Amino acid sequence: MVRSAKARTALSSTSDPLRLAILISGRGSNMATIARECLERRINARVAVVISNKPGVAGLPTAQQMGLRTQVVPSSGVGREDFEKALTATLDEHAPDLVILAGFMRVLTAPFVRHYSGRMINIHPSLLPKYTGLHTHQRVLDAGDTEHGATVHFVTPELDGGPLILQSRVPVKTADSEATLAARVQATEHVIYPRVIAWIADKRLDWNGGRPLLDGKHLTQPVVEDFP
Ligand code: NHR
Ligand code: GAR
Repeated sequence: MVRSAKARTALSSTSDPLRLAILISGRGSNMATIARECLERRINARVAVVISNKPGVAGLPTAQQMGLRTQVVPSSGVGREDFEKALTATLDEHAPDLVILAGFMRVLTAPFVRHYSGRMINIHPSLLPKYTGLHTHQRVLDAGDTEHGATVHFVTPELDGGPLILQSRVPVKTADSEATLAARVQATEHVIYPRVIAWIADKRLDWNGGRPLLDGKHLTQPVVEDFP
């Protein structure tokens, strides 16, 4: 179907679609959700490339089945500097406007992060600034917390320390295991991550030199959305 310019304006912004590079290390459910939103024109963006640092992960065939380009830039047994040099070269081929970490499990060095300053976002499975790093769901259970969630943030050199954008908040239930809690949080990630990308694609959200602006207002705290 060819849509008229007028109809397209009604659905999304008139600006060129944002070019996305999505970095994964595993299942790729966030990647697939974001890609679907782009393919179905609910986000004014195109997935230019999906890059995994691990060969053989489930996210790669998922991406290919959706018609996306995939690349593997292996990190195993490669020093951080050489890995990031290869990753930069692959990213540069696709000239992304925005780099999206979606279950990407390799810590990135400061020079790499600075190169994509204001153009790289991550989703982290906790209510940041609580529980940076790994194994967040088990740590939440061990601490006896009554709430948990996920956070979308701009990536800065400090691990999980960049400006916070949007959080999903869920209850922790008494019968929860790590698996049930992770599943509850991950379902919310598929709502909040595409929303932030749409904000950026629609130019509602801007990095503004590290003091993010949403609809012209400074984000001193993340926007929080509650989920059951
Ligand atoms: N890099 C920087 N500079 N800043 C951030 O905020 C980053 C980042 C790289 C990845 C994702 C992050 C998360 O959401 C992320 C944010 C990996 C580790 C880790 O310890 C920690 C946090 C995140 C991703 N990785 C180990 C490493 O040595 C490897 C672990 C493994 O392979 O299983 O790189 O949680
Ligand atoms: C997501 O829950 C994401 O928040 C988390 O890994 C999962 C990836 O799922 N990210 C991290 O833990 C980063 N260290 P997915 O591959 O199905 O999108």
